[in-house]
Amino acid sequence: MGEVCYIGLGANLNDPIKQLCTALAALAQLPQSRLTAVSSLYHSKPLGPQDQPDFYNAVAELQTELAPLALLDALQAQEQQQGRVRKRHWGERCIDLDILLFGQQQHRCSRLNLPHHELTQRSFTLLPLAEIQPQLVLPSGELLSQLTPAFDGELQRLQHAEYQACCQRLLAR
Ligand code: A4P
Ligand code: MG
Repeated sequence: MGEVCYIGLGANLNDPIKQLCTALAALAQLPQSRLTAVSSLYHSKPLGPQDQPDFYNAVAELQTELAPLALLDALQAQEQQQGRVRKRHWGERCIDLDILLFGQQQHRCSRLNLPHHELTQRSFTLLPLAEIQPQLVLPSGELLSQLTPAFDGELQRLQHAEYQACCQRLLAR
């Protein structure tokens, strides 16, 4: 059904692990879509301004028949719903939902870059993605498994009972 997409989730404000669970539950409810996999929870130092809390990150796999911009609209509506306030570039946020990949589509417009322009530069997108889809080939032809070793050790994978229970519940539906 539709395209396989990967959504990057990030949060560092207002009970960030709970924010990630709320966003994952919203992804599971998207129309014409199915949540098919979720990575572990990861903890990392902020990229960008250092005077902000550490981040929690995850990646979700979604099968969707929505068009890319319709999916972006839905993600931005969910960010608003969770009370996201845009303070500064690469700054603190209660939830950030980025489309990392939308099938093999390559797309450039003022609202949407596919793949996400920073996908291959960031441990907190690449490592959770590799956890759920280690064989992935990017639209550029690069193998994900050849990109990840450069980031080993940058990210801490967490065991968090509440987060794991939330993912299991959502994937069992
Ligand atoms: N946009 C373009 N392409 C996409 C896409 N593929 N997915 C546009 C989502 N949005 C996309 O994003 C700005 C605009 O990007 C959107 O309006 C959309 O039309 P934003 O999230 O509103 O703004 P921003 O967060 O200030 O900028 P940016 O560049 O999106 O920030 P990032 O890249 O999201 O980085 N450190 C750690 N450890 N973990 C993190 O998760 N996140 C950030 C934010 C900084 N440091 C971090 C983390
Ligand atoms: Mg964003």
